[in-house]
Amino acid sequence: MELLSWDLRRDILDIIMAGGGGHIGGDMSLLNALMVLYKNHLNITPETVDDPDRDRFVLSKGHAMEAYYAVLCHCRFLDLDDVKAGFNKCGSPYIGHPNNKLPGIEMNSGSLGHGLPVCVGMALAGKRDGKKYRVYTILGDGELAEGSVWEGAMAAGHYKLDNLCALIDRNGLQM
Ligand SMILES: Cc1ncc(C[n+]2csc(CCOP(=O)(O)OP(=O)(O)O)c2C)c(N)n1
Repeated sequence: MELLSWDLRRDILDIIMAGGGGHIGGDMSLLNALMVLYKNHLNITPETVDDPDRDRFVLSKGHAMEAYYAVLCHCRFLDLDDVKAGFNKCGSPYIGHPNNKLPGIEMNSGSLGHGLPVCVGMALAGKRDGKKYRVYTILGDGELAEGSVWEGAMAAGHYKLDNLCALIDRNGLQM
């Protein structure tokens, strides 16, 4: 995993260089958590992106998209050469924030404070439909300044959503 982490960090920098810009700090602090989630925890593969029983993941700190691209490419959801060729180019789907027209991406995000509240809805829907899937999101620590995060957290507690897991990338910086 440590060696893979270095490989993916190189991919992140290649993507950013190819696109002429990105969020290097937030990508680097996010990468290991994202990699461990996709490799060891999430019940989702490129073959099951439309399976109603798949686990859901939302990158709430959506500006760290280059780390997300590196992991999605490693896990075969996307092709790294395609991402590098299209990243930040006009008309390309490989934009600087999560785009739910791409396979495996559940939600357009990047406007901070929205990931957890939307995940509360996904988790609540799962409970009501009797589904076993789990819902995961990663937020930035700076993102916690958004009031909607706390409204989401309170709703999650109120509805006892034990199928919801929120991780915070506590890097002590706001970008
Ligand atoms: C609602 C909203 N306000 C402002 C921004 C601009 N913005 C993008 S990243 C960022 C800082 C985020 O800090 P943090 O969540 O700690 O992320 P990290 O430092 O890990 O990249 C801000 C203010 C935004 N994307 N959305």
